[in-house]
Amino acid sequence: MAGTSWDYVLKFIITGDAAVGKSSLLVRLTDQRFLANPDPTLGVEFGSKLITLPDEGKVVKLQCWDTAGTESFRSITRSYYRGAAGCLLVYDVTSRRTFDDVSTWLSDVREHADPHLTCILVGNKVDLCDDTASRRSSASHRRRRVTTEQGAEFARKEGLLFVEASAKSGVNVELAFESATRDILDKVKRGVFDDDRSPGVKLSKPTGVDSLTLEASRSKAGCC
Ligand SMILES: Nc1nc2c(ncn2[C@@H]2O[C@H](COP(=O)(O)OP(=O)(O)OP(=O)(O)O)[C@@H](O)[C@H]2O)c(=O)[nH]1
Ligand SMILES: [Mg+2]
Repeated sequence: MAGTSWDYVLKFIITGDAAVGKSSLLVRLTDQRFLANPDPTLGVEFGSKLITLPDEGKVVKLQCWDTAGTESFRSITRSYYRGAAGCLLVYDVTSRRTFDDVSTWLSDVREHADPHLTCILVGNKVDLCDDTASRRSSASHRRRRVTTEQGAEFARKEGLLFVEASAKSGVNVELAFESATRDILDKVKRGVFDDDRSPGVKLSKPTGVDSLTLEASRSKAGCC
């Protein structure tokens, strides 16, 4: 879109166990589609998206680093946490193990990212445990292993935002990124993030050329 500019550039990371749907959430955000059989992420992938907050009168560019959940990539992915202003910490509502692992991911993020980072806990794949009678009898139906209350309670205790979502149906995906963005902008207003000390938050006045190439685009990059 010619002439598009943005007010802020925010660095986001997406973390959580393997196969919880991190890449799928990013693809849903940037491309509005769902891949049934995506390849596991090798290292990190990058996606970018402009979001508009009309009530704030702001356009924000999200620069999202989607990290591999596989243990063997942990040291590589950690190096991308540095300076992140926002984090989507994802688990799968049909897998208890992925929820139990959330605290390990959270300590890792807190250790390596900006101390003022906004983190939103995302319980993904809610479409699988849709409890209508027709869904219950379908082959893809799975039992929920983490209740909404358990997710919300963990988030409350740890000071995280919380949402349940589905990369497949698209429900609450934009909301997850938008809620985190609003929280970060609120911190910016309160002076919590500082331009010099917080590389994950940038006030930006790009030229028209830059904005042409970056608007809502997603590219694979930095596979290791
Ligand atoms: N039903 C359903 N399946 C999903 C959803 N999100 C992801 N999946 C599926 O879950 C599997 C793993 O998805 P990915 O997006 O690759 O997971 P990931 O967290 O990026 O995994 P790694 O890159 O290995 O860390 C794929 O088969 C997806 O199609 C969802 O919301 N609902
Ligand atoms: Mg992935």
